[in-house]
Amino acid sequence: MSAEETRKKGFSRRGVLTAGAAAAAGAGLASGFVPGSAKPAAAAGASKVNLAPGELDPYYGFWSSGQTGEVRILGFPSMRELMRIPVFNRCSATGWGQTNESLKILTEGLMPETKEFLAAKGMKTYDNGDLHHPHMSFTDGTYDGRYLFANDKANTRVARIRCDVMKCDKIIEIPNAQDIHGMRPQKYPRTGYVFANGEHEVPLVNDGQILNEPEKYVNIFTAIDGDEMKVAWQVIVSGNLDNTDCDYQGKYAFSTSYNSEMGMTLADMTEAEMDHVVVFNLKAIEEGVKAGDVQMLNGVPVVDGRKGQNKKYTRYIPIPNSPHGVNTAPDKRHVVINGKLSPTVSIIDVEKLDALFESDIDPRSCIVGEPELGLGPLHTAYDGKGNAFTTLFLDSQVVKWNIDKAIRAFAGEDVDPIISKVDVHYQPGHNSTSMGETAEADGEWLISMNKFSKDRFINVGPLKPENEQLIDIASGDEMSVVHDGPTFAEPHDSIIVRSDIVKPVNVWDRADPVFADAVKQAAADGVDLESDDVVIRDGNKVRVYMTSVAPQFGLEEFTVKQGDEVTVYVTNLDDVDDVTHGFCLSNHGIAMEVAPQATSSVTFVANRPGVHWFYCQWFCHALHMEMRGRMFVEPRAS
Ligand code: RUQ
Ligand code: CUA
Repeated sequence: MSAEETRKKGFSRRGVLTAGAAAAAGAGLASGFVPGSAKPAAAAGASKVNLAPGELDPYYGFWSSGQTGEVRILGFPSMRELMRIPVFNRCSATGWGQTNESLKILTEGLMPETKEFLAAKGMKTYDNGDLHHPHMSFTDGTYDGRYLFANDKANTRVARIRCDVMKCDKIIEIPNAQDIHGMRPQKYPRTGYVFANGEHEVPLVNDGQILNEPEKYVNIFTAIDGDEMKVAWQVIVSGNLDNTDCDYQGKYAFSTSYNSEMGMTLADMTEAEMDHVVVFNLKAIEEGVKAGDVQMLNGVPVVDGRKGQNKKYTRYIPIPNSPHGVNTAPDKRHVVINGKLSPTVSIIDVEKLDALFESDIDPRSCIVGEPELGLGPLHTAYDGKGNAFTTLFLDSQVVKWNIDKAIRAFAGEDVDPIISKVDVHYQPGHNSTSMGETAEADGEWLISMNKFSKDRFINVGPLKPENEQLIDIASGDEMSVVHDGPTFAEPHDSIIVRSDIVKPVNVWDRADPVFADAVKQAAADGVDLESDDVVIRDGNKVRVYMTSVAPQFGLEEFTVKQGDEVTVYVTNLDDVDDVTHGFCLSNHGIAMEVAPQATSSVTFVANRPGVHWFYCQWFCHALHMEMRGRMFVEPRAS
């Protein structure tokens, strides 16, 4: 089938899908979950989903949230949302984006020109983000429970979340690139690098000298040092970059390009029959950087890996029309490139890559399988038993297929790699299996992250939730949908991590580096954060230090003058699990969370004379309502 035919057929299928589940089932597609249908396999899976009150989940799910800009933690497979971790967004509950501690993280990694640009708008940092891909740090091919990393497509950033406290601790802006999309941590020997794809091509020095001259645009692949959260190096590439993954050997990384044409319009971008996946040779790039074969741009060494430039750094493997997801299999050998506009996926054998870089053989010789799976393959997940699960966006299905059989079919054997298909509701993008992107893939669960929910839930107006469907893959060849999980905008991607790997603390350590600035300022003021409740005046700067123990703040009143720059430090002395206090200052737009043993601070100008109550906004005690106090603002003498 030509790409054009695929496209036509694909888009016409949408008409079928809008008619809903009944129509899809009526069209004779593989049977999925139909309300009221009692499938024994579904029942078996369902019993594992419905945890009794108090029962704990065997997995953590880490969910992205797309344009909401946060990461969410789900208990899995119960699909109960447990927590939201603010990252690129502004959070009203926790004060993320307002407290001094969070503002430091949100601003220190921005480029000087970005800070200037934002300052002109009266902003310290962006307050939106588009977080697509949350992935955990690896050691020796599996999750190690240290960090989560996540991209911001909207404002070209990469963030790190500490898994001990489940808070973001670093955010960096990626120079020279525009819009970080695909992002994956290095699997072996450890993370190590975090690979990040610039999606949208721009002039390399994007200062307005070059505008509508697309032939001068480039794209940038970035390797970040995940320990330091600094850019290690970048590679200039031809074509744009979509998704990325890497091998289990620590030798190669891969990025798909949906626009190898470097087109600027939809028609141009989808014109070529073949696009490509770029293979990055990590050792060769490191050697090139060391040898100085770079240009320094915004303080970062950049090597030239454009097509036909430096074949030691990159190779371009042709892949049918507009590939999207890249997923490395837990067999540590095969990498699946998902065709999107092509009904195929392409299987790369990583053992053939050394030869590709050593000689000028046909790059397609690394492709060992290219099964036709259905319409709109976007992402693939694995069960660790040799099988793969690919989402079919246009077909609204997940297809289970066997990697070995696909390779044998490609070699000419008469075998069908497709094992089964299941309908999902509707239009799936990413999918994830339990531990599926690690060498410890366990084949228990699959989640299909569907972009459309349509008629699946009671109507909430024109904006609908997404629908994440839980699929039992442990009960035989047939997959069964056992749960619908509606979510607000828009989890793109998720990972499912065995719960024994993640070990968060219950209360903060007073020595945590996130409090270091507060501790330092308190020491300079001769204040002990853990015992003193005191107001320090320093010119027109006022620092208010108070402790909190349920149900009381250490200060029940304090006085400042109109126009003072006031910083309030609240230290929560409670060290009991789950006794979080808050500090909300009425009519000042100020609120923050203060978790057990934490210090949080916020700075504002007291420009409203009068009496202003502050109160605890996290329910902490039977006398929580009484946990309040007054700020007196004396009017400026006129
Ligand atoms: S992408 S729906 Cu932003 Cu991860 Cu494929
Ligand atoms: Cu402290 Cu509510």
